[in-house]
Amino acid sequence: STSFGIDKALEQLELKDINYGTSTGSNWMPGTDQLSSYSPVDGELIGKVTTTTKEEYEQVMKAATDAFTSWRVMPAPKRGEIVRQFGEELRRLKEPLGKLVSYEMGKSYQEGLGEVQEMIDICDFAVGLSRQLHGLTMHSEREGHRMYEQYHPLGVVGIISAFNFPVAVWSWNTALAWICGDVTVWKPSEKTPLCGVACQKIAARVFAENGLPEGISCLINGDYRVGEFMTKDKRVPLVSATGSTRMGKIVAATVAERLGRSLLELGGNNAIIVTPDADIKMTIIGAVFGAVGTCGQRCTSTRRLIIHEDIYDQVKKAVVDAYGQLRIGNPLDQNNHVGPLIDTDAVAMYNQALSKVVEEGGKLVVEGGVLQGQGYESGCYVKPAIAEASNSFEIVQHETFAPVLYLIKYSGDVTNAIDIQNGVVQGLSSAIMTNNLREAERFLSHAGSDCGIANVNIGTSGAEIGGAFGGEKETGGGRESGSDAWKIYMRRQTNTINYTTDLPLAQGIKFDL
Ligand code: UN1
Repeated sequence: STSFGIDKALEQLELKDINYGTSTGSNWMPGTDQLSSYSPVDGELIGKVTTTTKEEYEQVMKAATDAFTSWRVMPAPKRGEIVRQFGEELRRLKEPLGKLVSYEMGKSYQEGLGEVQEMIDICDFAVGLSRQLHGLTMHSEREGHRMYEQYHPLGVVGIISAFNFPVAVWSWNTALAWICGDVTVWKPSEKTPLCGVACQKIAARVFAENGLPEGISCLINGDYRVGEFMTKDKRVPLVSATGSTRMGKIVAATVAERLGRSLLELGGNNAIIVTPDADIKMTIIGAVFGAVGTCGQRCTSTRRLIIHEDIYDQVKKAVVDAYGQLRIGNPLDQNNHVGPLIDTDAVAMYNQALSKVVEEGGKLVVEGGVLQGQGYESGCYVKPAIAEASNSFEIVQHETFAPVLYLIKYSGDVTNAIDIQNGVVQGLSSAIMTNNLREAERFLSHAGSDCGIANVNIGTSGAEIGGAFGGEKETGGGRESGSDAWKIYMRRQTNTINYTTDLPLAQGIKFDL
C-alpha cells in the first residue's frame, strides 16, 4: 500500500524486502520457514519473517548468555546512557514506527503514535532509574556489623508479547531489564512480526554504535512452540508474558515447574461504575474511548458500564448517541475513530459474543455487524456494539477482545456496584465516575475495587508508564513499567559484614571452641 506514507515508513524503518526473523543484534539468521504478515487495514502482505528453529534458538541463547557477562558489569548509569540513546532513536522514528503499528496491528495512527510515546516515556523513566536501583540498609543486631541489601542483574529475560501493543510492551520490559543489567530475548506476537523486526533493528543499531556485543537484545519469531523454548529453558530466569489468561496459565505452570519467575499480564474485564453523582459528559468520553479505542483490543478496554438506575436511561441514551458519531475505517486516516480488528478470527469471536449475549437474554441497543464494500476489503472492520446485559452472563464474565460494551444496571448504594465490578475472574483495571467523595473513597478502600488499577473520574484504559501496570486474579498478578516494578528484573542479595575481631552468632547462640 502506498497510502498514508506507509512505503516511506517501511523504508525509514529499514523494512524493505524483509525475509529474516531471528536476530542476536545486528546479526540476522537466514532461516527458511516463513511467517507472513498481512495488514488488517487493507489485507495486503506487508512482509515475511522466518520462524526460529531450535538450532537458531541455541545460537541466540549463546549470544545472550555471553553478552550478559559483560553487560552486567557495566555501571548501571552507563547502561542508562545506552537506553537514553535508544529513546532518542525512538523520538526520531516516532512517526514511521507509529505508522507501522497502525498498519500492521490496525489501531488508529494517533494511538500508534501514543504507543511509541509510551516507549519514549519508559526510556526516560529507565534512564533516571539507572541511578536509583536502591536497596535498603538495616541495623544489625550484632555490634560491629553492617547489614544491607543490593540488587544484582538477573540474566536473560524472555519476553512474550501480544499483538495489541506490538511495540510498547516490549519496551516496558527491555528498558527496565537493560538498565538492570539483563539481556533480553523477545518473541513478538506472530500477528505483528514486522513491528518486532523494526524495534530490534533500532535497538541493535544503538548497541552496535556503542561497540557493545551481540546478544543484549535478541529476537525470535513464531507461535507458542517458539515461546516454549524459553518457558522451558533454565537459562531464562524470568519470563514476562502478555496475552490471554489461557496462555498465561500454561506459561506460569511451565516456568514454575523449573522454579523460574514469571511476570504475567493477562486478560481484563474492566468496568466503569457510573454513580448518580457522575459528570455525564466526562463519563461518555471515557467510556466510549475505553470501549472502542484500539477496536476494543486493549487489556484495559472498557467492557462493562455499571450504571445506577436513577441515571441509567440518560447515560444509555448519551452512549448510544455517541456511538452514532463513530467513523469506522482505515486507521491511518485521521478522520476515523475506529480501525479494524486484528484478523478474521477476531471477527468470528466478536460475532460469537454478539449471538451469545442475545442467547443469554441480553438486548442489543447498538447493533453490531461486519462492514463490507469499499475500504473494508480485509474483512476485519466491525461496528462497535452495545448490549444491555447481566453481570452473571457467561459471555459478560469472559473477555472478548472486540468492541462489545455491556450495560449493567445497579440500584442502591455504591457498594452494590463495587460487588458487580469485582464479580468477575479478572482484575486489571477499574474506574468510578463520581463527584461524591464518599463513593470515590469507598471504591478505593480496602473493601473497594479488587483490581491492580483503580481510577476516579478517568476511564479504564490509557495508564501512564510511571505507575506499576498489572492486575490481580486471572490477570496474573504481574506488575510492569513504573514504580518499583524494576525489582522483578533483578536478584536481591542480603549482605552482612563483620568488622570486629569477634564472631558473635546471630540469635544470641553461644558456640565456644
Ligand atoms: C495492554 O492493553 O496490553 O493503559 C496494555 C493502557 C495502556 C497499556 C495497555 N497504557 O491502555
